[in-house]
Amino acid sequence: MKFVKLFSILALVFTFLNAEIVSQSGNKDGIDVKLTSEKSLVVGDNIFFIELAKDGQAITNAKVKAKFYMPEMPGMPYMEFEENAKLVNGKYKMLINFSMGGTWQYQIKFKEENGKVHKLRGSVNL
Ligand SMILES: [Cu+2]
Repeated sequence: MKFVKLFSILALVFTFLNAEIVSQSGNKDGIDVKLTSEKSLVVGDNIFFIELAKDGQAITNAKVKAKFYMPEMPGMPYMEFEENAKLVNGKYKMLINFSMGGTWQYQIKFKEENGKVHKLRGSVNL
């Protein structure tokens, strides 16, 4: 537990020092979902990680994909980028290409080994 606390504090400090690194947590149907970016978001390629856990146990046998999209705006068509994540060192890793700055909505979809599908929505800014 102490380690977890220390880690949380370090993560917080790290978040402050790198204000634009994405770190968002949510819970869907009892599963903790954490979305982080490797670096500050940029127009172009960005590496994201998704971590799934249930009761503190990492879930590493899910199928995970994410869609990032921006609604149609005046003078700009609807944009989206979809990617299937690959499990790397216990985290689902994916490369997302943002074609412009602004707010991007996302939908994370993951399928458990038992076939249950879950969706989580949110947004990031760059
Ligand atoms: Cu736009």
